Amino acid sequence: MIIIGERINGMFKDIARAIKERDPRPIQEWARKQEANGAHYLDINVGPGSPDPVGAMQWLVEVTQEVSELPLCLDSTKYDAIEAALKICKHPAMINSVPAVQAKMERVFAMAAQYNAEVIGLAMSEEGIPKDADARVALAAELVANAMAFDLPPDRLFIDPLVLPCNVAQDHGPEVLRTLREVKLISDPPPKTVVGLSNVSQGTKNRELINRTFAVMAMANGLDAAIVDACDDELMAAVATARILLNMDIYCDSYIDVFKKSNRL
Ligand code: THG
Repeated sequence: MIIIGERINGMFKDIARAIKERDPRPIQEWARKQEANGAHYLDINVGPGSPDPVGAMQWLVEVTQEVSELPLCLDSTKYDAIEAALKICKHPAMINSVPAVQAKMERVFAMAAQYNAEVIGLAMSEEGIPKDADARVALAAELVANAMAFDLPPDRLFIDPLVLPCNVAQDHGPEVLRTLREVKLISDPPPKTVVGLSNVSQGTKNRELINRTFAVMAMANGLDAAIVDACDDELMAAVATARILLNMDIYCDSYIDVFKKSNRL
């Protein structure tokens, strides 16, 4: 499974302060820690209510790239901020994200073609997030068709069924899992899938247990990638174990240590 580290996000107080004061230390510390713990990409999000999302995004990308060679997952609804970041990314990036809204798909898929980026497509439209898997899959099919029209192959598109907190949207859980299975039938090759895992436990007690339980359930339903707390060792161990049990990796006695060292979680 592709691990996208969630921690460089202005939603967290230490990151919001670092952005405001242009203090690179917390950003670079989290970049190093997430990479050391097995992240394959780093999510970069300036957070809600930034007065200058373009400048903040550029600065985050610059200071992150000073200490890490990992590809970046550029997380913003402001496409000017994403474009400014794409211009300075050292490695092909992932654009996070675009909903199934025509004008937005056209802008984002054109940018993806220009900068050789991957794209996260959200199973939502102007009307919001549907509950039923069928409606989520229909939006995913729109995203796949539009991506193909811009020559983005389906396997460079990650469909995000959109995970909601289980304490307010418990009935969405099984629909998300069914969406993960059914989007694999849309095209050949199929699109990849991704979720924002920590959403599932927002506002709940026992967050880590809910996160790691949902992670292995989603993996058993074909999940390819997840935006996660890569510094949660129990989560990373559960992911490594699920990979063994799904026959995605070869078993050995000390597999968790081995996978950590070889960065194959
Ligand atoms: N899909 C896509 N991108 C996403 C999400 C998604 N990006 C953002 C988010 N969801 C994934 N990242 C996070 C990061 C943090 C939290 C949840 C998801 C989180 N934060 C604490 C909270 O809200 O309680 C903040 C705690 C603190 O302030 O210390 O849970 O779904 N494509």
